[in-house]
Amino acid sequence: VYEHINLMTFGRNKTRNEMKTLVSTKPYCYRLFQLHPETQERFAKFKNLTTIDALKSSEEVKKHGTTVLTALGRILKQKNNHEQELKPLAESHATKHKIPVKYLEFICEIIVKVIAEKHPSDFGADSQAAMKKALELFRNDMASKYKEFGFLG
Ligand code: HE6
Repeated sequence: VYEHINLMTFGRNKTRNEMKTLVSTKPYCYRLFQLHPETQERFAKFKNLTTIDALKSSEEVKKHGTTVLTALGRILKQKNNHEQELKPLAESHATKHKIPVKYLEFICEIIVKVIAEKHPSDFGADSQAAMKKALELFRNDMASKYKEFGFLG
């Protein structure tokens, strides 16, 4: 995802390591669980993490954050030709995890917010708008795929 953000929204080059720091994955999950506790309930493996400190220090949460952002990054890189990448993700989230579109909206909002908070001078209004738009397209397509799998989200 950091490569995509670098290419599509920052408009200037940063090294891979700089981008990794910039889009460090840890804050997204715990922020999601903190703001929207109902999302955490979907994860059997995170049931034991009942405090913010436990969430913040969990290696498992960090690992999952990386899994999610890596998947999202691969999708965004397709620049909307993402049918192949999106389908299995929509299928698992519709039929197995049953994650409403609203929850996808929550995490997308948090991703934009966290980057903007941490790096205000690098991620201004235009960048935020571009990122929001890309994530909106992702969500819309997830929603239509959800319907194909019989989940109304
Ligand atoms: Fe989820 N997820 N997810 N997810 N996910 C994922 C990619 C989940 C997501 C939003 C996932 C979720 C609940 C996601 C999940 C497992 C999301 C991958 C690649 C995997 C995996 O392979 O393990 C977005 C935007 C992307 C790109 C909730 C809630 C939200 C908002 C699981 C319960 C659960 C699971 O494995 O149990």
